Amino acid sequence: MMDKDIVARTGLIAHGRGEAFDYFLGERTPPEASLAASVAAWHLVKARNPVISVNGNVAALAGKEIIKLSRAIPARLEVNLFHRTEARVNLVAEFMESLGAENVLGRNARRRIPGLEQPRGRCADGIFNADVVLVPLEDGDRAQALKKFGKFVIAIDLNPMSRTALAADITIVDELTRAIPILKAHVRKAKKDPKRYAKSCEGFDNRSNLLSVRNRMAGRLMEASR
Ligand code: PTJ
Repeated sequence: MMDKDIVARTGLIAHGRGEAFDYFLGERTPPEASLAASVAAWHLVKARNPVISVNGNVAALAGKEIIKLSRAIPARLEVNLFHRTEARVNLVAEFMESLGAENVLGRNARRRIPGLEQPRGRCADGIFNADVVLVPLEDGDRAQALKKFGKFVIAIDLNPMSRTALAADITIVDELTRAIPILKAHVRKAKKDPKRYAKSCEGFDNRSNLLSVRNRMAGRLMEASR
């Protein structure tokens, strides 16, 4: 995927950073991530214009599952790259289309996310008009800029201390390929039983959920050193 320029060079470094945190989780979905995913599902289902932001890593790791999730919600897919060139946007969009995605946004993006310099700040109508944006593996500057722009941000990030994790309204601290099917299952359940989901979302606090997952990681680290 890196040879084809779908994954950026730094995408491999980002992946390695993620793996390091995944060892602290024991490469398993922690209860905090399941909770965050259930709350996130509810917000995605009740959103007016939900959008899933797709970058090179996301397409390469979980392209098919992301498409299934987008259909289940339903949400638009927008290719939005940190290392943005029109050529890479096309490559990632074409790759998603080869997996079955339809109406992928992101090419010839004419909008801007305020506060981000060109070309990182460019986006298409999907993200620009979205009320809820799911950002798997997002860069911190952009997550913060999306928040400032008034979006409800749902992040998937293995690092519970990243600026993205801290900026988001809901952070699912889990590995992307584990998190997406869990999120999709919650989306289906939330559509069937909206009242229960609305109730279970009450009182969710992202900061304390992140603190709990950090404690879990620290606990595992201490156990391993005994
Ligand atoms: O394709 P592009 O040009 O949009 O570039 C994408 C990357 C990922 C390179 C870019 O957005 C970037 O540099 O992101 P960061 O700032 O490295 O943030 C990525 C975050 O995702 C880090 O906090 C990682 O720990 C986390 N992460 C990495 N791999 C996974 C992950 N989280 C969940 N699942 C993973 N597999």
